[in-house]
Amino acid sequence: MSNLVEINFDGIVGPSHNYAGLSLGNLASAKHGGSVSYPRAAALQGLGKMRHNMGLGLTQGLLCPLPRPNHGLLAALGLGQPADETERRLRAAAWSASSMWSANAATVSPAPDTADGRCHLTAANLVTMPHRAQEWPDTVRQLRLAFADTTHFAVHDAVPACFGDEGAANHMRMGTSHAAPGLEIFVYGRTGGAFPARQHEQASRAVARLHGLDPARCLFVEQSPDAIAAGAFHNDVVAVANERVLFTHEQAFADPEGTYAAIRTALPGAEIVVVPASAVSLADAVASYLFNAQLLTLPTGEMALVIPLEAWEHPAVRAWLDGMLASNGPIRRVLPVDVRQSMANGGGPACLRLRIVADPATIDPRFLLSDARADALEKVITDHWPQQINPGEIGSDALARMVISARAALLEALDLGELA
Ligand code: SUG
Repeated sequence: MSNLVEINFDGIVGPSHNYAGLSLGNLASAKHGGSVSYPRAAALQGLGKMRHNMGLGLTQGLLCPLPRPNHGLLAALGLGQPADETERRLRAAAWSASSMWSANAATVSPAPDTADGRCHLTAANLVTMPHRAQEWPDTVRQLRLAFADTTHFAVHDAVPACFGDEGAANHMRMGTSHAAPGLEIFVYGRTGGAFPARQHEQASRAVARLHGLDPARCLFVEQSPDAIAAGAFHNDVVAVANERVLFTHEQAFADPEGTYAAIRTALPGAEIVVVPASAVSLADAVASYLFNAQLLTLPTGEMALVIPLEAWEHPAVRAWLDGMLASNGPIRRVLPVDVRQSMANGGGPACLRLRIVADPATIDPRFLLSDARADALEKVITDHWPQQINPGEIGSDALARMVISARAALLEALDLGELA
């Protein structure tokens, strides 16, 4: 008997976490570029969120940081000592801990949605940003280890780089329950605005084909150009879905009414919670990351929204949330978490996790968290992660040695030497 549940696989924040201002169109990344980062605190915050969600009775997974600095990338670019700011940024790309945002690792179609009854994952090519484009080959390696059971999983390489794909951050799945066949909603952007549209329609369509999805249960929806211009570089900055509920900003989609109607037709009983711009402006949504939340079904059946503290502390957002909780809506609990170090790079609670509906027994147990493994992780992070990184240290041999040995200690603690 298979026991399909939603498992959130959080990316562990890597020891080279830093603020290099690398992501055009991501306002937090631009704002904090050049600031001092605190990798140890960042990783402990991420672990705190994992423990928090595990404490709610949910199954929690983990993904390991990728090898940094990426010497292969530095060599491929012919980079030695940077001669100018452009070269400094390229070098910083090879040090980025950006794989922590595992919502961008892959797009996932659970078994009930696919033609062959397996859960399909396609790694995201992340081609729009150089520091992210290096991730996918190592991501695929890790996914093929975690989901090695090919009777239950198919892990695809990234789609060709001519079509930008940013993974689950631009993909939502709705249905009557996680285990039931779902409606898969792919959200893409159109190029031409002030900021890059990272998700291309043809990438989304390729993923849907690769996964063997039923076209009758797929929607391809254009993201609002206004949302991208306001700093919503991924759809998950302005919308999140879970089972029959879509929680969205009124300006998330280019054609909101058409999108809601298509969802209601495909999923009778869908509940769409729309936050109007008059209550929370797009700017406030992006600044607070209200929608970059984990919308979770708790074991009690209640739905909870795990939001960043920044949203909870934002007056307009808080007023809206208080009103929502006082009403009789489908989201019954709001749970703030502290992931400030990640937030300062534009990564909220939802960015830090990849959702996979699967039977935990079919997954390599080394990628599932328990209290004992969380304790082991905490010790490794506390003992090995740099306390802080000044931007000027990026490139230093001493820091490189520390980052490499910290990751090695982590892999050893998790018995994941294959990823070394
Ligand atoms: O790709 N930030 C990430 C944040 C990703 C958020 N993910 C989701 N929305 N799902 C990005 O823009 C900043 C790195 C830097 O500037 O150092 C960065 O890559």
